[in-house]
Amino acid sequence: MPSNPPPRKRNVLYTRLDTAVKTVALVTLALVALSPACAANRPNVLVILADDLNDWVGALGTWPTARTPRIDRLALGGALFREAYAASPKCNPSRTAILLGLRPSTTGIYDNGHWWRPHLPDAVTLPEAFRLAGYTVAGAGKVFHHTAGFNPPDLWDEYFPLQFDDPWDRRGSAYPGIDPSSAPPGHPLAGVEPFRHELDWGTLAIAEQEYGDVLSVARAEAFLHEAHSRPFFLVVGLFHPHLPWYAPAPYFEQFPVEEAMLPIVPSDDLDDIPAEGRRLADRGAEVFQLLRETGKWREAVAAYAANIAFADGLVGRLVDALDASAHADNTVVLFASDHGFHLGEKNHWYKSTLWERSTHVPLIVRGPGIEAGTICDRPVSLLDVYPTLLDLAGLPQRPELEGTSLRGLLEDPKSEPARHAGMTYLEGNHAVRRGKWLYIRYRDGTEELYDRESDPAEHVNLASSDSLRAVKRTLRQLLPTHDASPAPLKSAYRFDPAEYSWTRKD
Ligand SMILES: [Ca+2]
Repeated sequence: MPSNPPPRKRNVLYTRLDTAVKTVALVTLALVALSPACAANRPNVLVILADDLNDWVGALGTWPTARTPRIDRLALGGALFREAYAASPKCNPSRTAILLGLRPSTTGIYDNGHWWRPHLPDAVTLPEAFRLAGYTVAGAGKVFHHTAGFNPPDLWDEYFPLQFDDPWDRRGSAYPGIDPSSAPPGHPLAGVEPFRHELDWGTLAIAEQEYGDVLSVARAEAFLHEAHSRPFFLVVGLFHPHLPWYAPAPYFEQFPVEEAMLPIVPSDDLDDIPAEGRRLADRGAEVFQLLRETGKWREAVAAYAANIAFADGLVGRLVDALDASAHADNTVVLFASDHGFHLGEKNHWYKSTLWERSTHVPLIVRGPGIEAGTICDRPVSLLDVYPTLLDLAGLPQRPELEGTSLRGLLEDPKSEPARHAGMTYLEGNHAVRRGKWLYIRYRDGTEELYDRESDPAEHVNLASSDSLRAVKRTLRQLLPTHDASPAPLKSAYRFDPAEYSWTRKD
């Protein structure tokens, strides 16, 4: 992989620390970074992130027709967190939360339309924390959000950007750099009319090895087979199963349309949901309606499954490459998805809701000292990824991080009974998962409460039940107490892709 310039100098490492703590932390980090002998004994880290993969993962047992044998095999070799939740149900806020270790309600990064770097120029990202500790830090594919201005090359020693493979020109600086009302020749492959850019699926007229994710994986495989003089931290971001759902034909052949299982969507499911919840659901209602009217719903569900299978195979390739390498026994592997995806549940297509289908994700950690076959059912958050990886590598914790290391749960998955996971989408809309409960509180104070044991599809909102007032009160106390103002939108800046810099317009 090509090398990038050395990291730019930073005047401030932490955003919210007093000077004394900052000085101690800087000295500690400098000592760690300057100690190659120390770094040499640390484990490598391989992070694999899937995109828009919900909980249709075999090992999770949440969807009867899910088939993900390679992800399941990875889980069997380490620890599977069956109740893991994204901090936010969209690419950018979720990935910013994972990679900065900060909640959306702290950063103001609530949706895809905010660039994180110019808003949080002093934040130390997860790869940078490892780089400061003396690691070789490499990335491939979609790590932060995939559109222009989200993946600064100065984070990495080596970075192989996501290669776009669909027929639209998505390589430009203004993705999606297409006219969404017109289809390229031969498209839509899926035949859904009127044409919509992302609502297409099928097999592209390219070889399997030309798909963008396969190119990312091939580069990562080469990296894993190389000798490294220092420990490495490698992130591979797969774009699949993000839409449009293009994958090689054999993956579609594994999922006959007539065998696809559809979610149950009661016609009155939204009747007991507050206006803000219906507003979020409605953002994907029109597309879902189009799929139903064109008779394409079942075919779309099968296409999603095929794209999950494609991603699953690529996860298998990465793990096989690691296991065949000299690094097999000294590498922590972490696999997760950035958030989930609705396939009609709550009359919604896409993500961007606070229900289970948008927020529940697979999370697997495998590595030295982690017992194979560990299963943990405590609610955990993808905010926990950053502190967990620091902990497993023996690096000092960073006080600004808002997640909690999972080391205790890896050692005893039944510890920490009071754990909860929090989710946020847009300013002031929060949810919390604890025990059997999902509690949602929107910005206007309206609420939803679901008993996920008796109602796993979340069809009955119990928020108005008098007997559950105490439950709601307890859950409400777990919500963030501060809602940062939304970060400036991209339109507030001019982005220069050549310099990878941002200038405020005002
Ligand atoms: Ca995503």
